[in-house]
Amino acid sequence: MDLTQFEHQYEQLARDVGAFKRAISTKLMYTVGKDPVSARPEDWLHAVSHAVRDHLVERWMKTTRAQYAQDVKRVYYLSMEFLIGRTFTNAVLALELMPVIRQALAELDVDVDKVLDLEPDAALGNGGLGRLAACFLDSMATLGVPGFGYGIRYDYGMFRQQIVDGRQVEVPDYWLTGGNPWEFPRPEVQFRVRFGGHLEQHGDTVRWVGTDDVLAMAYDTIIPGYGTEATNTLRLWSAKATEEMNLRAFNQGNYFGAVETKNHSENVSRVLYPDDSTASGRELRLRQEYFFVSASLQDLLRRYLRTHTGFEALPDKVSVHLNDTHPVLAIPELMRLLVDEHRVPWTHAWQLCQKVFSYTNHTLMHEALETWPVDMLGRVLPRHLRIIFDINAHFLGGVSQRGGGDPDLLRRVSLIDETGERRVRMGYLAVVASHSVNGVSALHSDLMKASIFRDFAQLWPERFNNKTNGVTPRRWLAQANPGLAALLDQRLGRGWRRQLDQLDSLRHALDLQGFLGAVRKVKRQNKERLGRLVLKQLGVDLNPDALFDVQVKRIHEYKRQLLNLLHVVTRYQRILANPDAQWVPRVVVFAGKAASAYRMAKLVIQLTNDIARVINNDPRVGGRLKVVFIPNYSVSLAEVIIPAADLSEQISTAGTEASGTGNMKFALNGALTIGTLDGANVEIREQVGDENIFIFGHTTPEVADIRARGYQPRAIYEADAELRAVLDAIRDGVFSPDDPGRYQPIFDALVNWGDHYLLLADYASYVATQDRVDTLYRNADEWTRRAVLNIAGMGLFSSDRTIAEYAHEIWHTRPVIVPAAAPHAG
Ligand code: T68
Repeated sequence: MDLTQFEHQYEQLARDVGAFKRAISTKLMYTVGKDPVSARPEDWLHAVSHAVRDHLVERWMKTTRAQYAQDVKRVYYLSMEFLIGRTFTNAVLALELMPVIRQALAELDVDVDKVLDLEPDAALGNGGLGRLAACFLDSMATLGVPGFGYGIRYDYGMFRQQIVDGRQVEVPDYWLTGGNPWEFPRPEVQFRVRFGGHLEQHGDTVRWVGTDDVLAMAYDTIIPGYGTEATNTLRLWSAKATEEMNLRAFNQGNYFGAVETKNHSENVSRVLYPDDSTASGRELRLRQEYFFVSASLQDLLRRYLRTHTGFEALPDKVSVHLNDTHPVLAIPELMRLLVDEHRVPWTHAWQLCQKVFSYTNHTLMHEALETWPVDMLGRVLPRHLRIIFDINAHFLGGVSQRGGGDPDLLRRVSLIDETGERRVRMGYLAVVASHSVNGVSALHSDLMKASIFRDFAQLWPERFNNKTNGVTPRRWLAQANPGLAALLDQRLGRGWRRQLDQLDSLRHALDLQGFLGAVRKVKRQNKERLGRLVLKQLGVDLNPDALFDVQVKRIHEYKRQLLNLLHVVTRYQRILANPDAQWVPRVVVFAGKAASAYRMAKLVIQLTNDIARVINNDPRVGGRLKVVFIPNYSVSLAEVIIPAADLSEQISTAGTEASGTGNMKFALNGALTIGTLDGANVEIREQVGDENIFIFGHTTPEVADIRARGYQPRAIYEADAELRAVLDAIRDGVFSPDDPGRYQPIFDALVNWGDHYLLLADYASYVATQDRVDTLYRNADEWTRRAVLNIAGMGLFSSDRTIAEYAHEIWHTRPVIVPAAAPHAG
């Protein structure tokens, strides 16, 4: 760069910084209403957020205008959960304004990092499913796919987890306390959502009358694309009481009654169900599902009808994607809107449905598959129950016409499960009404066809497909790991943010002087950053030269945090037995929330904390092993933990984890995986090579085989002295001297009650593999070389690739073309 060019850039930066300083000060005074002399850090956060948001608005309007002008096909991504995390840094990176903002705030005498740390996470999701939806929004905007996210604006997101005496305590997450500078309330966009009532038949038309209604009001958030002017919208619905409801009670002089009814009807968007693995079966959950689906469909039909007459073109202009079965009531709702309100004949309406809907399955676990009691559905949504019955009659009629000579088939595929209390099978309804059904990893998609949807995969093989999950490299590398991002920029240029497969050429950098050293240095800095957080929160001092062994995710038996603990205790006992050996120092990090009613998962959290306390305070261990459970796992905590990991624990029982996405984030940040051949681990192994991943344990067919032959965990316990010592220590209260019987249920679950997730069957293989991990870690160069090969292999796991596949193969939508910006005036 010659001097004049440099001077020019410098002048531009100075101009931009000056403009931002003015913008921030203006926002502070006129939007936040604060004097700079008395403004708190929160006020500055709001001021700077508003200043940044302004820069997105222009792009947003331009994109919306372009979408209308080009009459593009829009994708509506319906999801009960969007686990967004923080927005500020993401928006600033998308606008490539970080240096400007930092400088502007510094010149205003504001501590940037302190201010950024005040932003609450938007935690409107439980785990992988909700975070996937957030990564997808980012990728849709980046690729210019005209997409809308539709969901619920919960007043209370995922609970905050506190650890009190080693136990999880749930605290409500009222994330909107300080106001949300990123959302645009749209009081003019409200739809009536109806509940209850009854049906009246008039000839061949059905009227649904006598309902209790709630209003759904829209709140919009801009989703910026990276390296493009294109943006998208996340529209979340909040419940508001209808006016006549208040008035009726009020006129009767019942002021309290009026307020009570209002509160009751507004409860529908009050709180996120904090359970990621069991269908709740509660009426409020059913009402939530219908609430957001009904508002979203009314909204998208209205948008469609603004520029079209008749519904002929609907499938060319609208795709509705169902993120798991939670939004499946969209199917009978679209039928109702078309047939009852727009007088479209049933057969035509049904054809439209099948072209419009597509569905993603995220779990094979029986207890997570949603079914609703026919009684409840009939009470809350009588019209929808009738429509589902009609769909079922048509569907079963078609199946019996095809014949096939399987007398049991109709009973098996019916949308109504008639065994015991009659229930509607929401997954089956999704399959019957969609033109595409996908799983989220190659293994999971295969298992889905062989298990829960077996009969359907035989009826309609062409409907089933795989879309392996991905993660956005913007948040999970550029934002979370600025050190590594800078290193990649030096080596590869900045293009990897949009073309993640460019990471592949890191393979050629392996021998470059200093590259491995630089990668190792960044990892160490990230470990120090996590170390500071742990010291501050837990008072535990971590050695950044130790191997950081990390398992962060929801606490669930199938994910086998307990298997990890069995290894930790094994290592502890080995250190005590052999104190003079050369141990590779380890820090074992856990984080994750348990569903509030999940007793076993909560006991595992308590055991983790008990084990951590005993080991960390045992002077004989001498710092060679440390265990920490970091409370309140969240997106923003993940952004600190994942870049600091050397070893990524992905150890679910083969056949249980649909995909996993944490596994991808860790490898992308240069951790090596220890894992089973489950979910996307299988494809990660294919990409990084078998030598660069630690695979252990039984495979899916072996798991089935062990169970079929009558699994005997007690026999394993009795035969393996080291395992026995570990389990006995847990049972006998070594980690709970104040309450020696505390962990008897864990011992029983594993040894006496069948060990459903086969921890004992995989234990020996797991511990032996952990030994191989130690051996490799002693060779720092070789370890780093393999870490780089992991990064290099992650190109496939960008959610941009996943979204491009959805767009081409399922939605058949094309990118909007947004005219390039005039260079921004600052
Ligand atoms: C996860 N599912 C899968 N469910 O477990 C994970 N469930 O393997 C996969 O990578 C991820 O989805 C994305 O495909 C979930 O996270 C839930 O959170 C959930 C929430 C409510 C009800 C049921």
